[in-house]
Amino acid sequence: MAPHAALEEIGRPFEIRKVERNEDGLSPPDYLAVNPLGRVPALVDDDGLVLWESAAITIHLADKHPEAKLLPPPGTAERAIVVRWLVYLTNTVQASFMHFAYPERLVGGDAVDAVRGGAARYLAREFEHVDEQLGRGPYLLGETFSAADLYLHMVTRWCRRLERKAWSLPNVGPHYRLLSERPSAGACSMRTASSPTPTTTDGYGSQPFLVVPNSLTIVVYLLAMAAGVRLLQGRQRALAALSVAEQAPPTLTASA
Ligand SMILES: N[C@@H](CCC(=O)N[C@@H](CS)C(=O)NCC(=O)O)C(=O)O
Repeated sequence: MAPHAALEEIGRPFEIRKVERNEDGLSPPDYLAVNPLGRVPALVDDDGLVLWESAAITIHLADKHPEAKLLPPPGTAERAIVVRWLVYLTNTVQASFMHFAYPERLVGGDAVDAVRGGAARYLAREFEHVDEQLGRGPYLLGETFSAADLYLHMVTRWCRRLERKAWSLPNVGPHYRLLSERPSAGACSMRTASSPTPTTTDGYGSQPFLVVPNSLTIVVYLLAMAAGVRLLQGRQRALAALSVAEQAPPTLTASA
């Protein structure tokens, strides 16, 4: 959701494509052609760049669209702090969620419940840490909204399967409500709900699996195919099978 929310904040046309995994949790070969790791999300940019790792995706989008002010300028202390939060939330907190959702990937038998319980305890500590650091905020950077807030909002939402809900914490709670009121949050839900693609089985319900900025992408794909560009050729079938294109306003299409 967070890279999706970043795209909604940026406001350029883009597409969401969802991937359905099989009962063994395997991504279809079409998606593996986009991201060999099979994890989501992945971004296919309109110049053909393919990125996975959501922090990297968000930093890339923010750098391409500085007008959206998702990240402070490079070289500033504020930028370093936002990147620190992005990395912490995506690769520490999110990793704990993965252990909570998929303990059987680590252990078997009776140990599964123990690992799930341990992951829930880790998550409780991690959210307490975030709550302390956030303080009155209202944002992770104090008065200034940033992409890190989109991540905190996303992982707070994921607590619906946990006994201890992060939105009950004194500072994360108001942050969660504040972020829920942003137009990008509503736009995310609407776009995800109206996307006529399969639901995922990634443990968290329906999630955007593949986001593509700029609806010109679809045109670029077709042109690239005709020109025989290998990178795009390999992916065209997957993208055609997994998605529905969204029309860009003509002016944006022309200027993109
Ligand atoms: N560090 C990666 C983590 C990616 C990740 O674990 N994504 C989850 C969904 S939130 C996923 O693909 N889960 C399905 C699975 O692990 O099979 C990122 O931030 O992009």
